[in-house]
Amino acid sequence: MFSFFKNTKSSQEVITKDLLEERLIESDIEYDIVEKILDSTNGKIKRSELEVNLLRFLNKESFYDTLSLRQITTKPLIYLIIGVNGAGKTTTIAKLGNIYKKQNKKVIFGAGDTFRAAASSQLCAWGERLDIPCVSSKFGADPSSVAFDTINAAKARDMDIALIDTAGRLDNKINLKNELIKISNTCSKTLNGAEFYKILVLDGTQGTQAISQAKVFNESLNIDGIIITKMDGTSKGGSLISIMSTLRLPILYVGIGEGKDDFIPFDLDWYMKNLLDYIFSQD
Ligand SMILES: Nc1nc2c(ncn2[C@@H]2O[C@H](COP(=O)(O)OP(=O)(O)OP(=O)(O)O)[C@@H](O)[C@H]2O)c(=O)[nH]1
Ligand SMILES: [Mg+2]
Repeated sequence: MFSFFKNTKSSQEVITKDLLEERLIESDIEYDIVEKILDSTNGKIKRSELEVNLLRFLNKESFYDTLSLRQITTKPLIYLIIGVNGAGKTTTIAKLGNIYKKQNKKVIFGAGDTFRAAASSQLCAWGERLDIPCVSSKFGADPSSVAFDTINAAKARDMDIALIDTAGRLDNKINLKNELIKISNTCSKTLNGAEFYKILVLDGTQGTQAISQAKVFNESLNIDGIIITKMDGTSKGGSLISIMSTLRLPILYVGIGEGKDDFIPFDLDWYMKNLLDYIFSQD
């Protein structure tokens, strides 16, 4: 099975236009970008030429280089973590908590997913393993009240960072959107209007579906940055090109497994190498 993270197939330097089209589509690059790449190709293409073409979409040295998380310096610093169910939100919170702990920051978790019965205990179990306190409430409680309690606990306990989990599924999508807007407004009010981060977690194996999710969440919530999970799985990685070029949102980290350390900061050179290894791999 192909893994974006660990491709063991050997690579070729030149491929035909037909194979290029096949591989670009398979790697989940949006078709309008595929068409533009094919338009500038006659017969065969070299790896180095494709790399230049792809980087053109990211407009490196102009907008890509300016894609970074905006600076917020308030204390406590709040991260509201959102995304559809199963994307990897709760695991990602554990991984982020682990990183910040290693930086000697004081971290607290907020178990804001009160919709799924086991969700709070899943996050609080990570908290126990990582020695991070976890604010939770009972199943079915108002998630906004968990956000409120978490922020107030963070203030009272002089925490540096609070990571707040949210539900990925409610009875319907409109309710999910409205609930997330309500939680976000509660965070803002509890912080007396101070800014906080809204981070979207996307499942890397979802391909182009991940882009439409990102658009919907971004329209209603103004996302600050994205974390892509499961890049160790069947992800072909091409959707990240669209996330960067269409949504113009910074990709912060990439999840490469289920453990607390299976997490790396996103790096464009690493990404390009893996994507090109896939496109130019031998059958
Ligand atoms: N292979 C792999 N698995 C991951 C990664 N991140 C999360 N997972 C797994 O994906 C599954 C879902 O992860 P969760 O963190 O529970 O996802 P969630 O978004 O919180 O899901 P809900 O709470 O149901 O909305 C779990 O089995 C995780 O172990 C990753 O980077 N790689
Ligand atoms: Mg969860």
